[in-house]
Amino acid sequence: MGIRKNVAALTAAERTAFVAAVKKLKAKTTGRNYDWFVNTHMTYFGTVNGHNYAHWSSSFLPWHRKFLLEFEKGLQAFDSTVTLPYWNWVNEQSLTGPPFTDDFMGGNGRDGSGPVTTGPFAGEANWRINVSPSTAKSLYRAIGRSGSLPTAADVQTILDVGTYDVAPWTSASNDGMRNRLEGGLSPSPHGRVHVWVGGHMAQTDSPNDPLFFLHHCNIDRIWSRWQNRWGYGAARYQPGGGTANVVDVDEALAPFTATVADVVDHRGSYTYT
Ligand SMILES: [Cu+2]
Repeated sequence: MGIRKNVAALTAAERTAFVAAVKKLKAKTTGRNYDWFVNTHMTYFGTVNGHNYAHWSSSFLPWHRKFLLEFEKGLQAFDSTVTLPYWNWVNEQSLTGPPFTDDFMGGNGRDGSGPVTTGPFAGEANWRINVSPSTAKSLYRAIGRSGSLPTAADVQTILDVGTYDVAPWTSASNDGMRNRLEGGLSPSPHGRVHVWVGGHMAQTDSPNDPLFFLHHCNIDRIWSRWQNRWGYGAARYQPGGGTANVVDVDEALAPFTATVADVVDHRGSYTYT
Protein backbone atom coordinates (compact mmCIF):
# COMPACT_ATOMS: atom_id res chain seq x y z
CA MET A 1 0.00 0.00 0.00
CA GLY A 2 1.55 3.24 -1.10
CA ILE A 3 0.84 6.71 0.16
CA ARG A 4 1.11 9.40 -2.49
CA LYS A 5 2.18 12.74 -1.04
CA ASN A 6 2.01 16.39 -2.03
CA VAL A 7 5.28 17.51 -3.68
CA ALA A 8 5.38 20.35 -1.13
CA ALA A 9 5.44 17.81 1.75
CA LEU A 10 8.37 15.72 0.49
CA THR A 11 11.58 15.71 2.50
CA ALA A 12 14.91 16.39 0.76
CA ALA A 13 15.67 12.67 1.04
CA GLU A 14 12.33 11.78 -0.59
CA ARG A 15 12.98 14.18 -3.46
CA THR A 16 16.43 12.68 -3.99
CA ALA A 17 15.06 9.12 -3.89
CA PHE A 18 12.33 9.92 -6.42
CA VAL A 19 14.75 11.54 -8.88
CA ALA A 20 17.20 8.64 -8.49
CA ALA A 21 14.51 6.04 -9.23
CA VAL A 22 13.32 8.01 -12.28
CA LYS A 23 16.89 8.12 -13.61
CA LYS A 24 17.31 4.38 -13.08
CA LEU A 25 14.11 3.72 -15.00
CA LYS A 26 15.48 5.93 -17.78
CA ALA A 27 18.77 4.03 -17.84
CA LYS A 28 17.08 0.62 -17.95
CA THR A 29 17.65 -0.95 -21.36
CA THR A 30 14.96 -3.62 -21.56
CA GLY A 31 11.26 -4.04 -20.80
CA ARG A 32 9.13 -1.19 -19.48
CA ASN A 33 11.79 1.48 -19.15
CA TYR A 34 11.11 5.23 -19.03
CA ASP A 35 11.03 5.58 -22.81
CA TRP A 36 8.49 2.74 -23.04
CA PHE A 37 6.08 5.01 -21.15
CA VAL A 38 6.80 7.94 -23.50
CA ASN A 39 6.32 5.72 -26.55
CA THR A 40 3.12 4.16 -25.19
CA HIS A 41 1.63 7.59 -24.45
CA MET A 42 2.44 8.72 -28.02
CA THR A 43 0.96 5.56 -29.57
CA TYR A 44 -2.20 5.75 -27.52
CA PHE A 45 -2.61 9.49 -27.94
CA GLY A 46 -4.61 8.81 -31.08
CA THR A 47 -7.03 6.08 -32.11
CA VAL A 48 -6.00 2.43 -31.66
CA ASN A 49 -8.36 -0.40 -32.72
CA GLY A 50 -11.06 2.21 -33.22
CA HIS A 51 -10.82 3.36 -29.59
CA ASN A 52 -9.49 6.55 -28.05
CA TYR A 53 -8.09 4.86 -24.97
CA ALA A 54 -5.96 7.61 -23.45
CA HIS A 55 -7.51 10.91 -24.49
CA TRP A 56 -10.76 12.60 -25.48
CA SER A 57 -12.82 9.72 -24.22
CA SER A 58 -14.41 8.37 -21.05
CA SER A 59 -11.37 6.16 -20.44
CA PHE A 60 -9.04 9.18 -20.07
CA LEU A 61 -9.10 8.85 -16.27
CA PRO A 62 -8.82 5.04 -15.82
CA TRP A 63 -6.25 4.75 -18.64
CA HIS A 64 -3.93 7.27 -17.00
CA ARG A 65 -4.58 5.71 -13.57
CA LYS A 66 -3.28 2.38 -14.91
CA PHE A 67 -0.42 4.12 -16.76
CA LEU A 68 0.69 5.86 -13.53
CA LEU A 69 0.38 2.65 -11.51
CA GLU A 70 2.68 0.81 -13.94
CA PHE A 71 5.13 3.73 -13.90
CA GLU A 72 5.13 3.77 -10.10
CA LYS A 73 5.72 0.01 -10.10
CA GLY A 74 8.67 0.58 -12.43
CA LEU A 75 10.18 3.07 -9.94
CA GLN A 76 9.50 0.77 -6.98
CA ALA A 77 11.53 -2.01 -8.66
CA PHE A 78 14.56 0.20 -7.91
CA ASP A 79 13.40 1.69 -4.61
CA SER A 80 10.41 0.21 -2.79
CA THR A 81 10.01 3.35 -0.66
CA VAL A 82 9.21 5.59 -3.64
CA THR A 83 5.64 6.59 -4.49
CA LEU A 84 4.39 9.10 -7.04
CA PRO A 85 3.98 12.57 -5.55
CA TYR A 86 1.28 14.94 -6.82
CA TRP A 87 1.70 18.55 -7.92
CA ASN A 88 -1.27 20.52 -6.63
CA TRP A 89 -0.97 23.42 -9.08
CA VAL A 90 -3.81 25.26 -7.29
CA ASN A 91 -1.39 25.96 -4.43
CA GLU A 92 2.10 25.45 -5.88
CA GLN A 93 2.37 28.13 -8.57
CA SER A 94 5.76 29.69 -7.85
CA LEU A 95 8.78 28.81 -9.97
CA THR A 96 10.99 29.19 -6.91
CA GLY A 97 9.02 26.62 -4.89
CA PRO A 98 8.09 22.95 -5.24
CA PRO A 99 8.10 21.13 -7.62
CA PHE A 100 10.45 23.49 -9.53
CA THR A 101 13.42 23.41 -7.13
CA ASP A 102 16.95 22.55 -8.27
CA ASP A 103 16.87 19.28 -6.32
CA PHE A 104 13.65 18.09 -7.94
CA MET A 105 12.06 19.07 -11.28
CA GLY A 106 14.22 22.10 -12.03
CA GLY A 107 12.91 25.31 -13.55
CA ASN A 108 11.93 26.98 -16.79
CA GLY A 109 13.50 26.74 -20.24
CA ARG A 110 16.25 29.15 -21.33
CA ASP A 111 14.80 32.53 -22.38
CA GLY A 112 11.41 31.31 -21.25
CA SER A 113 10.87 28.72 -23.97
CA GLY A 114 14.10 26.81 -24.54
CA PRO A 115 15.95 23.90 -22.94
CA VAL A 116 15.67 23.51 -19.16
CA THR A 117 18.89 24.80 -17.54
CA THR A 118 18.55 23.87 -13.87
CA GLY A 119 17.93 20.69 -11.89
CA PRO A 120 18.52 16.98 -12.51
CA PHE A 121 16.79 16.91 -15.92
CA ALA A 122 18.67 19.83 -17.53
CA GLY A 123 20.66 19.11 -20.67
CA GLU A 124 21.05 16.10 -22.93
CA ALA A 125 23.85 14.59 -20.83
CA ASN A 126 21.55 14.38 -17.78
CA TRP A 127 18.28 13.61 -19.52
CA ARG A 128 18.27 12.65 -23.19
CA ILE A 129 15.03 12.82 -25.19
CA ASN A 130 14.98 9.59 -27.21
CA VAL A 131 11.35 9.21 -28.27
CA SER A 132 9.64 12.33 -29.66
CA PRO A 133 7.90 13.78 -32.70
CA SER A 134 10.29 16.76 -32.45
CA THR A 135 14.07 16.82 -32.90
CA ALA A 136 15.17 18.40 -29.59
CA LYS A 137 17.39 16.04 -27.59
CA SER A 138 17.05 17.87 -24.28
CA LEU A 139 14.00 18.76 -22.20
CA TYR A 140 12.16 22.00 -23.09
CA ARG A 141 9.75 24.13 -21.06
CA ALA A 142 7.98 27.43 -21.79
CA ILE A 143 6.37 28.03 -18.43
CA GLY A 144 3.56 30.56 -18.29
CA ARG A 145 3.88 31.60 -21.95
CA SER A 146 0.36 30.38 -22.67
CA GLY A 147 -2.71 29.95 -20.52
CA SER A 148 -3.04 30.03 -16.76
CA LEU A 149 -3.04 27.62 -13.84
CA PRO A 150 -6.40 26.41 -12.51
CA THR A 151 -7.90 27.80 -9.31
CA ALA A 152 -9.50 26.12 -6.30
CA ALA A 153 -12.88 27.26 -7.65
CA ASP A 154 -12.16 25.46 -10.94
CA VAL A 155 -11.50 22.21 -9.08
CA GLN A 156 -14.62 22.69 -6.95
CA THR A 157 -16.72 23.16 -10.09
CA ILE A 158 -15.56 19.75 -11.31
CA LEU A 159 -16.12 18.00 -7.96
CA ASP A 160 -19.70 19.27 -7.93
CA VAL A 161 -20.65 17.59 -11.24
CA GLY A 162 -22.17 14.26 -10.20
CA THR A 163 -22.33 12.70 -13.68
CA TYR A 164 -19.10 10.97 -14.77
CA ASP A 165 -19.54 11.44 -18.53
CA VAL A 166 -22.21 11.80 -21.22
CA ALA A 167 -22.64 10.73 -24.87
CA PRO A 168 -20.92 11.00 -27.31
CA TRP A 169 -18.17 10.28 -24.68
CA THR A 170 -15.64 12.49 -26.46
CA SER A 171 -14.23 16.03 -26.36
CA ALA A 172 -17.66 17.03 -27.71
CA SER A 173 -19.51 15.80 -24.60
CA ASN A 174 -21.40 18.87 -23.39
CA ASP A 175 -21.71 17.78 -19.75
CA GLY A 176 -20.07 15.45 -17.23
CA MET A 177 -17.08 15.58 -14.89
CA ARG A 178 -14.59 13.82 -17.22
CA ASN A 179 -14.67 16.30 -20.10
CA ARG A 180 -14.53 19.28 -17.72
CA LEU A 181 -11.46 17.80 -16.02
CA GLU A 182 -9.76 16.64 -19.23
CA GLY A 183 -10.21 19.74 -21.33
CA GLY A 184 -13.07 19.62 -23.84
CA LEU A 185 -15.19 21.78 -21.52
CA SER A 186 -14.30 24.62 -19.16
CA PRO A 187 -12.53 24.82 -16.68
CA SER A 188 -10.24 22.21 -18.29
CA PRO A 189 -7.43 21.98 -15.68
CA HIS A 190 -5.73 18.95 -17.28
CA GLY A 191 -5.24 20.61 -20.64
CA ARG A 192 -4.44 24.04 -19.21
CA VAL A 193 -1.56 22.76 -17.08
CA HIS A 194 0.01 20.94 -20.06
CA VAL A 195 -0.18 24.17 -22.07
CA TRP A 196 1.01 26.36 -19.16
CA VAL A 197 4.21 24.30 -18.71
CA GLY A 198 4.73 24.18 -22.48
CA GLY A 199 7.69 22.65 -24.28
CA HIS A 200 7.53 18.86 -24.18
CA MET A 201 4.57 18.99 -21.79
CA ALA A 202 2.45 20.50 -24.58
CA GLN A 203 3.24 17.67 -27.04
CA THR A 204 2.10 14.05 -27.46
CA ASP A 205 5.43 12.95 -25.92
CA SER A 206 4.64 14.92 -22.74
CA PRO A 207 5.85 12.07 -20.45
CA ASN A 208 9.38 13.05 -21.54
CA ASP A 209 9.01 15.71 -18.83
CA PRO A 210 8.91 13.92 -15.43
CA LEU A 211 6.56 16.73 -14.37
CA PHE A 212 3.95 14.88 -16.47
CA PHE A 213 3.65 12.19 -13.80
CA LEU A 214 3.26 14.74 -10.99
CA HIS A 215 0.58 16.59 -12.94
CA HIS A 216 -1.32 13.43 -13.83
CA CYS A 217 -1.02 12.22 -10.25
CA ASN A 218 -2.93 15.36 -9.25
CA ILE A 219 -5.53 14.72 -11.96
CA ASP A 220 -5.91 11.18 -10.57
CA ARG A 221 -6.22 12.64 -7.05
CA ILE A 222 -9.04 14.92 -8.19
CA TRP A 223 -10.84 11.92 -9.70
CA SER A 224 -10.26 10.12 -6.40
CA ARG A 225 -11.77 13.07 -4.48
CA TRP A 226 -14.75 12.98 -6.86
CA GLN A 227 -15.09 9.24 -6.22
CA ASN A 228 -14.85 9.78 -2.49
CA ARG A 229 -17.88 12.04 -2.77
CA TRP A 230 -19.93 10.26 -5.44
CA GLY A 231 -18.79 6.63 -5.09
CA TYR A 232 -15.87 4.41 -6.08
CA GLY A 233 -17.98 1.63 -7.60
CA ALA A 234 -17.76 0.60 -11.24
CA ALA A 235 -21.38 1.75 -11.60
CA ARG A 236 -20.19 5.36 -11.25
CA TYR A 237 -18.21 5.00 -14.53
CA GLN A 238 -19.95 5.69 -17.81
CA PRO A 239 -20.59 4.25 -20.38
CA GLY A 240 -21.72 1.03 -18.76
CA GLY A 241 -21.57 -1.36 -21.70
CA GLY A 242 -22.28 -2.01 -25.36
CA THR A 243 -21.00 1.35 -26.57
CA ALA A 244 -19.07 0.99 -29.84
CA ASN A 245 -15.58 2.54 -29.99
CA VAL A 246 -15.65 3.66 -26.35
CA VAL A 247 -13.96 1.75 -23.51
CA ASP A 248 -16.87 0.38 -21.50
CA VAL A 249 -16.53 -0.46 -17.84
CA ASP A 250 -15.65 -4.12 -18.52
CA GLU A 251 -13.27 -3.47 -21.43
CA ALA A 252 -9.47 -3.55 -21.19
CA LEU A 253 -7.37 -0.38 -21.04
CA ALA A 254 -5.03 -1.36 -23.85
CA PRO A 255 -2.11 -1.98 -23.99
CA PHE A 256 -2.80 -3.15 -20.43
CA THR A 257 -5.07 -6.10 -19.71
CA ALA A 258 -6.74 -4.44 -16.71
CA THR A 259 -10.31 -3.28 -17.30
CA VAL A 260 -11.87 -0.03 -16.13
CA ALA A 261 -13.65 -1.97 -13.35
CA ASP A 262 -10.26 -3.27 -12.17
CA VAL A 263 -8.91 0.23 -11.49
CA VAL A 264 -11.87 2.35 -10.36
CA ASP A 265 -11.25 1.63 -6.70
CA HIS A 266 -7.54 2.37 -6.10
CA ARG A 267 -7.68 2.27 -2.30
CA GLY A 268 -6.21 -1.25 -2.14
CA SER A 269 -3.00 -0.14 -3.86
CA TYR A 270 -2.49 3.53 -2.88
CA THR A 271 -4.11 6.47 -1.15
CA TYR A 272 -3.56 10.24 -1.17
CA THR A 273 -2.53 12.34 1.81
CU1 LIG B 1 -2.06 14.81 -19.65
